[in-house]
Amino acid sequence: AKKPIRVAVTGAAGNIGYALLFRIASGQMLGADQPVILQLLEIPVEGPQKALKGVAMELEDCAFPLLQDMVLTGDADVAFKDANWCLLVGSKPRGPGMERADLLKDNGKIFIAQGQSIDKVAADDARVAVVGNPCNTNVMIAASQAKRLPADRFTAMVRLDENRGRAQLAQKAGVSINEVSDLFIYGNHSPTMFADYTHAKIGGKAAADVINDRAWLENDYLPTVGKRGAAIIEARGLSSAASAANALIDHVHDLVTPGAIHSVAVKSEGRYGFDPNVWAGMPVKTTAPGAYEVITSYEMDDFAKSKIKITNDELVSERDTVKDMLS
Ligand code: NAX
Repeated sequence: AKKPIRVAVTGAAGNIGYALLFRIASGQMLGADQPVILQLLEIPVEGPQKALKGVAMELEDCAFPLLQDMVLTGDADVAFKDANWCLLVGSKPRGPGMERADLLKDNGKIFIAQGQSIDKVAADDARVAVVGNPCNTNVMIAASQAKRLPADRFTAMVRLDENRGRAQLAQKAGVSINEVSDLFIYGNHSPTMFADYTHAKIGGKAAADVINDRAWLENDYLPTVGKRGAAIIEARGLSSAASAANALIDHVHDLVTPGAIHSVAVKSEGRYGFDPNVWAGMPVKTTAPGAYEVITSYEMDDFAKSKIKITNDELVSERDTVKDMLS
């Protein structure tokens, strides 16, 4: 039997947590023959801890054969102890009248503490995936605390945006989702992201030729993908949870599946014209379980470059806002 993989999840009693944990425990993230131990972190106050207990009771009631053990805690050092994957979902939502700068700084504090804890206690092969918003800046803050773990272990999630972008192209072209490929997300997980339809393919042909409506692509498609999160909140009265959990399952699954090509926010190192020190969405190819290389071969036209500049500028300004928090 395989050795269990320890998966730490923060914000485990939240909305995304509720849609995520059952899928991890059933084997959809790491494989149908891979035992897991869930190490679940919630803020150390009564309400969330009690809710976490309830979620754990339901996990027990599923009798998942792969779920070997669970740890429920309010202490980051316990949650991340020997963890192989650290899924950082929990963060503070933006309150009424709260400025974006305050949101960045409040959440920054969480990711300083969690970055330090992961670097101190997680497994040597630990990998980190940040979902909690603003996820690109939060992952940068967490990674800046790490002295032991290299920066390429820290990723943030833009996979929900990729999945949304593929679905919208398939719908417009009237084809099945499987026909849409090579659609990657560049930059920030925010409305400035660039869903690069210029290299996307539908049925193996250039998506822009198949759709043949540049105005729709520029003026409808991009804003629809970029603002989809807000549209879900408007319709549902709650933010995306099941689709976000699904995207995180895809993000990690593809990072442990050699050959998978997918959008991940990684430290840019200057690729595609991004500032070298921001975490930006871009295409990566998984080379070995947990290891990836950035695909750098896409040539951007002037339109794509102008879109990348906008989202890069936003990432740089987020970094400036939290610069005192970077270690
Ligand atoms: P919820 O508010 O339902 O759940 C968050 C949970 O995190 C709460 O239970 C809270 O108690 C807990 N928490 C807060 N601070 C914590 C800390 N320091 N340590 C441990 N737990 C902590 O939010 P949910 O809908 O689950 O969303 C979670 C995060 O995902 C939000 O920041 C949200 O903005 C972000 N999202 C990111 C997406 C992406 O594509 N990257 C898409 C979906 C989602 O909007």
